[in-house]
Amino acid sequence: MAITIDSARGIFPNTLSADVVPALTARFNQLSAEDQLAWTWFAFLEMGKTVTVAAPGAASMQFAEAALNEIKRMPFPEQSQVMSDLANQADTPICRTYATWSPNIKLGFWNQLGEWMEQGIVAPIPSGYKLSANANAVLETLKGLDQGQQITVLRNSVVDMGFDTSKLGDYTRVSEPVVAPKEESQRTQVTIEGLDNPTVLNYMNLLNANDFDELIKLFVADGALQPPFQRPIVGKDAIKRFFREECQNLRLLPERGVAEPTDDGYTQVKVTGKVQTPWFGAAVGMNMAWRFLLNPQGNIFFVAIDLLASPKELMNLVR
Ligand code: ECH
Ligand code: GLY
Ligand code: GLY
Repeated sequence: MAITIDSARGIFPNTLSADVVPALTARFNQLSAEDQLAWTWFAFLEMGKTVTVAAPGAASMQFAEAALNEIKRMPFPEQSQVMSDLANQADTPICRTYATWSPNIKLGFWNQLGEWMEQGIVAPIPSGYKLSANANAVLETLKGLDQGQQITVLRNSVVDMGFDTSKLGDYTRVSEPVVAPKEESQRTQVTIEGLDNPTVLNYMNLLNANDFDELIKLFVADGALQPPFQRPIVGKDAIKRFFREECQNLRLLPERGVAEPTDDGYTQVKVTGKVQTPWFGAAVGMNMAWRFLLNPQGNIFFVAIDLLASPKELMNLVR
């Protein structure tokens, strides 16, 4: 039987991903704009009790600066309107600009607005704002998730705001400058219990080194990468763009893995471990799995990255 991306997506079917995340995101998206903003504020305060966000550098924030300054100069009611518009995915100039930004620029933008809300520079969530019963229930569910799942829900809600990119027509994507790959002397080498597959070890080490030019060479031309809760990204150009736009300064900490041959001389590999995002550093370790399908030459035909349902899943290498 021919191996396709669709069939590859089904390898290691016993992998339990954190389906609570898309479920919660869907419930969040049903809330009114006012509830969404207040909900995110409360969720952010709740998280802030245990972890802090690393503010992005000036280089990445220059792209949001014009919009931020425009908002800063507005009277409170107008600021509130802009924030509601973003949550409502309205068709306004700021919502259109926002839609062109990479996830990290969107997160940095809101992080700045949040600081300004605290300082009284931007309209706060009205004091005494009462969440609807629904919003409260969604917040209670969030509190029950592990931190990696919580920050994924927060990231999703921010990414989905602004005008719908599919309605934008032709536009130029705006993302942070690409950092130089790490110097050879600064690089670290992972070890994975039970696994010595060179392609998989290279994948982890090159991603940790931000060496996307070398990393992409591990893939076959029509290979695919499936980020958590997303459709596969297909083809080297698209995958490379994703690496450059969304994968800088991640820290992959794989722990254990297993490899086995499949049809046609392919090899399927599952690895579990932790991933840290530069936004939270070592404070939040996300429990992740990588499911690779390698061709007979050892190149990556497919890799899925899953956010796991529970820490127990770190031990699950069942085929
Ligand atoms: C305030 C109130 C008004 C409304 C809003 C507000 C601000 C909210 C803010 C939220 C900030 C949230 C943040 C979330 C960051 C989350 C980051 C995550 C990263 C996950 C990355 C992973 C990478 C995995 C991958 C691996 C690979 O091997 C291949 C690539 C890839 C409060 C003002 C909105 C400020 C900062 C979840 C899992 C391992 C797939 C990328
Ligand atoms: N259960 C494997 C997946 O997330 O597709
Ligand atoms: N998607 C990269 C990050 O948030 O760390």
